[in-house]
Amino acid sequence: MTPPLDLLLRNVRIVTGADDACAVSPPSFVAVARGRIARVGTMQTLDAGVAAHDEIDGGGALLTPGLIDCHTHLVYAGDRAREFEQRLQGASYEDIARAGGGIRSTLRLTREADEAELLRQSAQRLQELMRHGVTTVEIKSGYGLSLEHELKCLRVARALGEQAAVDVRTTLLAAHALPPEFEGRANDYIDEIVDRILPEAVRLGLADAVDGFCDTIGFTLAQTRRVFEAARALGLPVKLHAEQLSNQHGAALAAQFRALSADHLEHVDEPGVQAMARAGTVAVLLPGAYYFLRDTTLPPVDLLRRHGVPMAVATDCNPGTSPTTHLPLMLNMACTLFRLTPAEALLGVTRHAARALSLHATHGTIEPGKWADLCLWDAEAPAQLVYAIGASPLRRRFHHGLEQPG
Ligand code: DI6
Ligand code: FE
Repeated sequence: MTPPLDLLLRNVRIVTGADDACAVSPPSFVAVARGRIARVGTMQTLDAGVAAHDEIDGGGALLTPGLIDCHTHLVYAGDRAREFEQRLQGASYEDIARAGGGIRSTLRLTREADEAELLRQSAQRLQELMRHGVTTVEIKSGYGLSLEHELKCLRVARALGEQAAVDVRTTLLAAHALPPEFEGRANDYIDEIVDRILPEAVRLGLADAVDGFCDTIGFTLAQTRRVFEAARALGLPVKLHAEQLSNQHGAALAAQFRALSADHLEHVDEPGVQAMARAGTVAVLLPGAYYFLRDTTLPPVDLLRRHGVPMAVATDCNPGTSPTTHLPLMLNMACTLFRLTPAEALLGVTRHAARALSLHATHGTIEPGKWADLCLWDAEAPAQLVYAIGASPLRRRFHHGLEQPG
């Protein structure tokens, strides 16, 4: 027996995200039962007798999958506006990091904040993301950098998912930076991650994946490998901040571990891209960080395209290099700065972002069986979602079939 319909969205033009061109359908309908998409079809194929608990006439507006932000550092305290000023006066991001600022300054504030305060500050950012159409978000730890504080950050991430109408995937990023108590002893900190932090996060069910920062101001390839081996032994998928500031061959390592994604990639080379293609590793492009750091090395989008590596786009929401909660703005930047097409950009925050989180069986496209996570926009074509700088033409947002106030 077919279950009764909770929601019938009529007269919408759908970009399902299932085809690479992001074609716009003729006027169509989406029927939702138990939070999932039950049927999709053109208005001509809609039986006159179909009834649902809620019915909405979309007036011909554009319907897309709910947006997926597959790379954020949403849980942190304070901000880094002072460092922004220092950088405007000529200091580099690496200079500030080496002088004990950067990630470490956010570390201090995040450790000082209790769980309720951290939740309050992070929830504000999450609300902003949702206001711009996000229905699924990945949230990393990485500003606690000790057993106690990494677990605190992951608990906050889980709590955010429980209190807001959004799906949250958590990622343990203990290998984000070296905490001051391990100064000069990076390998000991890796031991701490591998022996204590990671197993405890897994035991408590707080981490869905494991990430690292492999770079000159982060961790070496060998240290990253140790973290990946530990993750694999515990059954967790990995991903990596790779080739952001220099080429450390992190993307190839990530691919060896069948990483879900390798992220940033400004300095990746062709062997790295080929390895990602073979492993099915998604390239997560982060134009907000590129812009904010006034980077000049573009990620090799043509190379990624040529090798058929799926590209996702995310905010990288973090206080140091990408203080933004505006995913549609990242679509604009991905096209303007990185030369993605509007269709590629949109797939980057829907189907490909779902793959980067291993959620592609249930999220990321408008197809029967998937969660009814949907955005209705005041737009007629995907290009309109992308081209206006900082606009947010979101009209309505649905999470698991329920409309959420904006
Ligand atoms: N790369 C980044 O862009 C962020 N983390 C990372 O590994 C920056 C984090 C910060 O500066 O606070
Ligand atoms: Fe990041």
